[in-house]
Amino acid sequence: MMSTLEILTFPDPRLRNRAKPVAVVDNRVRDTLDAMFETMYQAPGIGLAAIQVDIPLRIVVMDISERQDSPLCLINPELFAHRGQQEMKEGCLSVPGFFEEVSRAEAIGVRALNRDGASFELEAEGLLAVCIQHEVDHLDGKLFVDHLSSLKRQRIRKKLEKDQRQQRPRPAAPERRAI
Ligand code: K1U
Ligand code: ZN
Repeated sequence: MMSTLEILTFPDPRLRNRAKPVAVVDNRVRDTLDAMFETMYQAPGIGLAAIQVDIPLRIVVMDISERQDSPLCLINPELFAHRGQQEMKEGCLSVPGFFEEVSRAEAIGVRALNRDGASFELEAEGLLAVCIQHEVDHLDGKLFVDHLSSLKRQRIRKKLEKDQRQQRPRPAAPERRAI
């Protein structure tokens, strides 16, 4: 049985860390991939970057299929080409409850390592291209809210901070001891 990982929520400063490249794709990395897939499917989401589960490595998992039967992982992804522009409503497991329009490249080329450590290239458009750009942003400490106006971003931050305060009540005051 595998356990899921805790997903950090905006504005947690750890989401601003820049992820480091994976040096060797070994069993530890494959275990991380498995735990990330489990966490993403359970959320549910269509993507997850390691930085969102406080692992500052350049690892991304994705599955944009409706049946959750087309897993794709990208290790050390590099965007090497882009074309056009598209606007799409995006969500983020680290920004729960908010979906906002973001402008991104319409099609991209990405190079990455697979779970065996082999290099491959992928050309993507539409939702897959959006999802890859969103996840690669995460690896550079960037969130989709950074593509919005500062007013919208502040509103989202305040709402999520309030939610977090209400979920985790402050510890009760220490009991008074009888003398
Ligand atoms: O990176 C993440 O936090 C995952 C994020 C990916 C993403 C979604 C939409 C546009 C760009 C990137 C999500 O998966 S948010 C949840 C979501 O979109 C979804 C959840 C269940 C079914 C279908 C979509
Ligand atoms: Zn996200």
